[in-house]
Amino acid sequence: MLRLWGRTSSINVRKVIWTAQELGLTLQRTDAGGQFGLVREPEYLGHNPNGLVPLIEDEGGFRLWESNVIVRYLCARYAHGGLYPDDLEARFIAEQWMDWQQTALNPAGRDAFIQLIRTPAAERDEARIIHSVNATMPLLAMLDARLSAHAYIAGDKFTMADIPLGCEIHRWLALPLQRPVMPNVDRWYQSLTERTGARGVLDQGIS
Ligand SMILES: N[C@@H](CCC(=O)N[C@@H](CS)C(=O)NCC(=O)O)C(=O)O
Repeated sequence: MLRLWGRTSSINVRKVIWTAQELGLTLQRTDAGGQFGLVREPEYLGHNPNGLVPLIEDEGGFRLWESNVIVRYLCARYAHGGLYPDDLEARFIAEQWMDWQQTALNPAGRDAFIQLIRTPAAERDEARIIHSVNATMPLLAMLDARLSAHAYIAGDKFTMADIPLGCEIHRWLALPLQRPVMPNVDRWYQSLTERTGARGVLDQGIS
């Protein structure tokens, strides 16, 4: 039994739900963060001093926060060489793109998401949206180039790296924006939406 704290509207919580589903883990989720609160409670802060979601508790009371680290941990512990590649080079290519999702792609696109989805129309800052879209486009071109040579992020097989990036692209595609065609990203993303493990994640709206 894996416990998860986090609201399903969070991209970072969705990564964990998807990973658990890919691995066939039984997940017990408690809504936390946003309108559900809980994350500033002393007990929660004792487990995640950031006051953020997601937080997990695994067998033996082992707790972990930071979404991509949770994805790595679950795959390393439960995937038995599948989603967490045995081959060291393949594993670190996966790691590389996971860190890129957190440190480059997500920060670039975040303002567009916050403005277009979480900010009332009358209060939106168009300049921030334009800046965010302009920062994201070259990164998506990089991703499209990567996927022109590989079926999945880390090579010819689905791995842990496809989960954070799939969640990020899911959010990006749901924004009311004009987008250039990205044939390789589109082909890859379509294959992700067909996975049973992605149900309840990639078929959900964003908010
Ligand atoms: N780097 C962290 C970021 C976590 C994060 O920013 N979580 C957001 C939701 S996506 C959060 O907890 N926001 C406050 C809240 O929901 O109350 C991770 O990947 O886990």
